[in-house]
Amino acid sequence: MSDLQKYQMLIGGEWVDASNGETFESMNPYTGENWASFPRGSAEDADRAVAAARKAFTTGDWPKMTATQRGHLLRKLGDLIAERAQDLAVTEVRDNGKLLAEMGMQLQYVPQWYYYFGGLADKIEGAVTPIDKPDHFHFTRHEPLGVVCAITPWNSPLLLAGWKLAPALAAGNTVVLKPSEFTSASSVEFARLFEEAGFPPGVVNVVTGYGHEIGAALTEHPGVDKITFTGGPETGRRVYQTGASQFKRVSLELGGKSPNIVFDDCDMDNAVKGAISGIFAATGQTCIAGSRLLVQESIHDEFVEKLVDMAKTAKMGDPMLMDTQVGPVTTIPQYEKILSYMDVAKGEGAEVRMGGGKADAGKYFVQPTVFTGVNNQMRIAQEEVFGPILSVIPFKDEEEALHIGNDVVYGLAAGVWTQSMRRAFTMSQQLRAGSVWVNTYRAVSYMAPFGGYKQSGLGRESGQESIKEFMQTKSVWMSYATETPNPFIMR
Ligand code: TXE
Repeated sequence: MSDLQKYQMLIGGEWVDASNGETFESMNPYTGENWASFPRGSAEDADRAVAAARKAFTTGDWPKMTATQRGHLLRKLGDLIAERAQDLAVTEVRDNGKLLAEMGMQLQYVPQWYYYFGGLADKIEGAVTPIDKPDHFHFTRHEPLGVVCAITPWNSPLLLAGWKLAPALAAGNTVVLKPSEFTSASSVEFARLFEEAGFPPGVVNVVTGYGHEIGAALTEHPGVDKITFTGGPETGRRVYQTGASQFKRVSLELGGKSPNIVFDDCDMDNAVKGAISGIFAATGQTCIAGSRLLVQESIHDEFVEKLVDMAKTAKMGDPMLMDTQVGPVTTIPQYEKILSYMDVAKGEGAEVRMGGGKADAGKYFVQPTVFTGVNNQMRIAQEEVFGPILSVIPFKDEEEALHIGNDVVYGLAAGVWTQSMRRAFTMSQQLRAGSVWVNTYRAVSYMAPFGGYKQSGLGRESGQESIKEFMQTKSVWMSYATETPNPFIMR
């Protein structure tokens, strides 16, 4: 296939093929056709990339730069992303099937992570401690960790890369980024901007390839100091175990089975929109999908009817068209997984209220689906599908809503729809989730910490505290005593 677009990897400021010359291809999920080829990175390429990142961390301009200078580079990078947003968006749509309507907006917003952390870079202050030892001066410094390996999934490659790269670079680390093998194109195109922004070679390296090959090699590499990973729980567990064997720092974002809870005192029209955006936006392929819709019994039937009426109007089709509302499933394994969960739900006795199978709108499409009569013990209520399948679960009162809401291994997000202030506060406190949205859903910001409770992950991304995930604290002691005391006594 000679018309494939051919991409390379960025290592140490050079554009390179895989050291063994191998490649793999990426598919457009709307058409089902392969459109691009990428180097199939190996353990040897992981070595090259980590060596380049280590070199850039220890020598050359990067370690000499002040935090203010690093901040300038990050802001310049943000400007370049904003300038190229349309091109990057088109690439993402082709590779991933995300809607152009959503990507155009998302890529205008992604620069905010680089602006925010660029601004934060020179505001990370250590402290002078009023230390309890005579004739001693003590202070703390927050230092970068070293080489960060950032592994991203296929659902939002550039947004999630920003959540990792912006704080990692602001803190003074160097990075090896490995995007998902299903959607590498936008990350490689984005990599062209580092040099243009003025980052020294090797500060950011972007490698491509399969998770079990170059991905595993990176996480196992002794030269990597920190792994920041977003993906599925099985891979996350493996990455965590590998990191633990070398005492690496690891942060993980692993998805969820989030409850979107609708009380009978809600503004029903708003709650219907919130429920729909929670599960059908991005074809349900988001970690924060509100895949369990808990509806108070007294309004259950009316609410479901309104929801289905609106969901049925969703326009499926070509993700490049601005009026398309639901696009294809991004990968073939994910398409098969979603269809298999439709069978699981039917087999468990859930009722198909809408959808329930393949859709005829392009190559890999599934119907937005609503199951009613779901109870929280069913697999369809416990396991992450990562697709446009909504499970509706009735509840009696607050106590039961909380019990059902929290009764999963995950804890990434939750939604609450109510007009009662008391209810809003008590639910937001008692839901065991890293983000709780009241009368809104699926809002994220560079300013707001994001991450999981329970098995949804470790660590936080975005917000001021997240930069500390990429730093370590040094304790510096200085004595101005004229005489060193008895050396056999610790003081
Ligand atoms: O994810 P993987 P997959 C969930 C969702 C989905 C399921 C599987 O439920 O159905 O995970 O998706 C890299 N060492 N989420 O298989 O495998 C891989 O190359 C190091 C939720 O696509 O976790 C990719 O870059 N890296 C999630 C990244 O890990 C490895 C978003 C994620 O892939 C590796 C995506 C290894 N051994 C899926 N194996 C979310 N939290 O939003 C793979 N990778």
